[in-house]
Parts: sequence; C-alpha cells; structure tokens
Amino acid sequence: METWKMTVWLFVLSIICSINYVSADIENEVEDGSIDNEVLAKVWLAELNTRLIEKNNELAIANWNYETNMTDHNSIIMNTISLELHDWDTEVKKRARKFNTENFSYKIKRMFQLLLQGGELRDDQQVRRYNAITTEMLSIFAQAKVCRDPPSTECLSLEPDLESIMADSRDYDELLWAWKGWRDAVGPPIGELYPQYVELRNIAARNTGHNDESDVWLENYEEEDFEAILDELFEEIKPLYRHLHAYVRRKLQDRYQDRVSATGPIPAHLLGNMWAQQWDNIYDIVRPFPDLESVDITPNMREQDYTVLQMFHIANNFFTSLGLRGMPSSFWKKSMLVKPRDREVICHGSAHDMQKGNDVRIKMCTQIDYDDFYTVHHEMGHCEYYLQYRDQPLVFRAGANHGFHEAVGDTIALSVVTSDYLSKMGLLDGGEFTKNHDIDFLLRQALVKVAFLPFGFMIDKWRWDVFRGITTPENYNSKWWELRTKYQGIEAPVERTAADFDPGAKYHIPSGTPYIRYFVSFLIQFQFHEALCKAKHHEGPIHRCNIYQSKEAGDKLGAMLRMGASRPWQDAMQEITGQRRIDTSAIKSYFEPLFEWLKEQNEGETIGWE
Ligand code: X8Z
Ligand code: ZN
Repeated sequence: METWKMTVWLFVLSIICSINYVSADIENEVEDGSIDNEVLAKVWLAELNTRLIEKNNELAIANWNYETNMTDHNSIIMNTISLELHDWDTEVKKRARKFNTENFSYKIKRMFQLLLQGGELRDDQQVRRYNAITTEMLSIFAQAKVCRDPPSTECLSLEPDLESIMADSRDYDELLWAWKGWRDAVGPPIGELYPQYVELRNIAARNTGHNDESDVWLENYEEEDFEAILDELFEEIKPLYRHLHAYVRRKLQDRYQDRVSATGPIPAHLLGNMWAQQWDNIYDIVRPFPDLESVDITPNMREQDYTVLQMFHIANNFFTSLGLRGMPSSFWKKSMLVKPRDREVICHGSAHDMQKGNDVRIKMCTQIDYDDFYTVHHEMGHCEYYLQYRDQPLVFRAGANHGFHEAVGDTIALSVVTSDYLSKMGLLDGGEFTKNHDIDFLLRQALVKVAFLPFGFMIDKWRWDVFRGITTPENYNSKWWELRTKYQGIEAPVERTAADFDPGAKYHIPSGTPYIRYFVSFLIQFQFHEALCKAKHHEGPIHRCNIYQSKEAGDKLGAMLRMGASRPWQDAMQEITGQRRIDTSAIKSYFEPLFEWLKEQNEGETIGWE
C-alpha cells in the first residue's frame, strides 16, 4: 500500500478505536488527568459538539417558549429539560477531566478550559430546588402589578405602564408612588428566596474549587486582579460623572425646589428611570439649549407613524450596510417584537441564540420611542455576534467576554444617534451643526452613557460581597443603598428597612444575570467606535462619527466577532483596536467638549455629595 493510503488508514483506525475508547472506557476506569492523546481528545470534542448542539437547542427552545408564554406547563417542560441537560453536562465534565491537556495544541487546550469553567451542582435535589427558586423569582418579577388606590381598579405592569410614569411624569408624588409601589410589589417576595439562591450558587462554585460564586463570575474576564482594574477605570471617569451629577442636581432643584438638596445625593425617583440607571428621560429638564432642534427623535418617529417592525428593519439595514450579516428569514418569523395581550411574558429585552442553524431571535416589548430604537440596535448586536461566530465549535460560540457581547449593538448605536445618520433617515432636520448643538447632543448621550457607569459598577460590587458572605441577608438592603449613595450619589426618597429588598426590583437580580458586563461594555464600546471610525478614515471629533455604509469598519468589526471566544478577549480587543486593555481615553475624548462645558456651568457649585 502506498504510504499516504497507509497513513489515512491508520488515522481512520485510530479514530474508530478512539470512539470506542471514549464511549467504553473513559468514564469509569480512567483516572483524572491521565489521557494525553490529543487525537483522541479531538474526536471526543467533535462528537460532543454535535450532541451538545442538539441538547442546547432543546433547552433554548423550552426556555424561549417559557419566556414568551409563562404558563406552568411551559415552566415544567423547561425545568425538566434543564434537569436532563444538567445530568448530561455533569457526565461530560467528568469525562473532560480525564484528559491531561498540558501538551495539547492551543485551541484544544482552550476548548477544555472553557468547557470546564463555571460551577456545578452535583445533587439532583439541589438542582431541582435551584430551578424552582429561579423560576419563582423570575415569575414574581415578570407578573407583578401595582394597583391604584380604590375606587380605581387599574393595575399597572412594569413595562410599559410604570416605566412610562417614571419617564414622563414630573409630579414628585406620582413618581414616588410608582417607585415605591414597584419595590413593594417585587422586593419582599424575591428577597425571601434570594438567600437560598445565593447558597446554592455558592455550593455549585465550591464544588468546582472556586471560593464562591463571585469567582465564577469574574472567571469570564480572564484577567488577574480584574476587580482592581475596574476600580482604577472607575476612578478615571469619576470626575466626568461628578460634574454631570452636579449639573443635573442643580436643574432638578430648579424644578422640584427644596425637595432636592444643593449639596446632597439626588432622590432616586426623579431621574426619569425606575432604577436611576440612565437619565435621558429627563432630557427636557436639563437641556442646555432648549431652543435648538431637539435630538430626541421620539416625536418625529411618532409623527411619521413609525412601526415596531420598521425600527427592526432600520437596525438590520445598518448591519448589512457594513457588509455584516442581516437577520435570517426565521428571525422575522420567530421573534417576539411586541408585547402580546393574551399571555404573560418576560418583557425585559433579550436576544436568543437557539444554537442550531441560523435560528436567532429577539424578545422585546418594543415601544415606539428613542430608548427602544437604541435597544433594538443593542439586541440585534447580540444576534449579529451569534451569526458571526456560528462556524466556531460550540464552546467558542460566545463573546470574547460578556462585555464584548453587550458592546456590539451599542457600538453601532453610537453611529445611529449622530445627526448625520438620523438626518439621512429623515428623523432629524439636519441643518447646520454648531458647537451648541454638540453640547446639547453630548449632554443627552451623557445621560445615557455616563450616568450609567456608577450604576453598572455598583450592582455586582453588591453581589460579589453577597456571594462572599461579607454582606449577609440582614444587611442586603442597607448595603445596597450604601453603594447606591457612594457611587451614584442618589438616595432612597422614603425610608428603607431590612424588610425591603430593593435589589430585587432590578431584572438582573432575580434573573441572575451578572451585571459588570455592562460597565465593561459602556467603556469598550467607545474604544470600538473610535477604532471603527479610524478604519473609515473619519475626520473630526468621534462623537460626530457615523460608520454607516463603511465596509472597512464592517470588516474590522466582523473579523473580531467571528473569533467568538476562541482567544482571550485581549486578543479580540487587539484585533479591532490595536490595544490589549480596557481604556477610558476613548469615552473621555468623546465627551471632552461636554466635560469642559460642565465645568464652566458648575463654577461655584458643590461637586459631589455629602
Ligand atoms: O439588560 C439590558 C439589555 C439586555 S442584555 C436590554 N441592558 C442593561 C439594562 O437594561 O439594565 C442594556 C443596558 C443595561
Ligand atoms: Zn444585551
């Protein structure tokens, strides 16, 4: 036989033997870390990949069915499949540990490393309890209503009713009613369950050798001392935040008089948002140049009879204009883009990778306004990432880190909000753009992006210490407000006690979604934007840059997205920006003109809060 044929035969034989070996022997008899045959590892991973796709797809569908129709039936199906997948996953991890990956090639080694990340509950009873608790917390959150006092029988849901009051009402007491009502409705019942959730997550984390769940959450960022790095980054943007805060507080004082102090924290219900996380809804109160054409496009969208579907098509068009992938036909058929009237759903916007074929979907209770115009781009950014890393093995089908996933759509949206783009779309008049227009525009952007930073920072500061046992259940709520005041400079408008559980009023707490990803995203999206603008050869300040239709920018972004998690995020960052670190200089240079302007406006004011 010719040598090459012989080689092929030997290879095929080794694969056949390997498969037997995988199925028959690995599980019980082989010691952990004893298999160092890389061919065998590859075959095992390939087989796993195919089976994992099927299993994950089943769970993704059950999960989708539940979140878009929260019946008991759908929750039982979801939790049954989740239990099955969990058992299967435990077996897979057991086998993965049999390999000694030390001398494997980079890619295979990394696949094992990612496969073995995370915590693991090893007792079916615990898994069942965990599923029951998380489903219950989510269902309390999604189904809660706040009812008006009798004789009115009106009961309001969070989306859109209570969120609209928080955004549009300028009546101190009505705002307080919605703010407190929501917290009374969801806080205490979720707070009852939360300590058990913490306990189970920690058991899972410790089973895999982590100190507690905070370690598991930080593992995603693959960086020593990541917390210390975050602290430094926060210090760097703090001066900008404090100036924005002082300016906004002054304007709120003009509006609400002695109900807002000139030197203290701002009452948390006056900032246009249920969680005071982004403040753009009070743009009308704080606008520097109210006589200029407003950059708030909500009235224009409504005047032009915009539809929800149109908003999604516009976002889709932006991605394809860059030469990136448009949403497949199944997306348009299967997504849930408006709130259904006939059933309970989880309204909080989310993007779903069904893990098979091109099946990606968005679930959103979309309203026709500027905020949701942004969120549509945000969610579609997740779907674009899913589609771009589609050809990677399953373990690499993830963001370079969680912050990268959050930053894709937001990076696009930084172009979408420019007057250049919005006037092209007929959503703004687009006359001459002066320095004052810039300030007016940048202030609105700051209410979205800068106001968010301390919020994005404190949520997991709170949760990490909860997981570490440093913050115990009696102190959950007081610690929450301590951090809210320390970082955001806001305070509860009415007394809070240990019986309240205000963290539970924010979706990501009952849903167990880590939050530091958004803090990371809100910094790196400016780095991405700056890099893509450079690829487009944009000249002038980066807050005016619009990458629409730039294939150069699209190529750069696409190359990074296609990497998925196949390399550490520092490599992906380098691919797009040439840097290997999270860096605040891009966001600072974006807001530079505003920062100078704010400093002038705040002359003689107290900066910070007592
Ligand atoms: O949760 C989201 C997205 C889904 S990943 C709608 N965001 C955070 C939030 O709403 O709290 C986007 C910005 C921050
Ligand atoms: Zn997101």
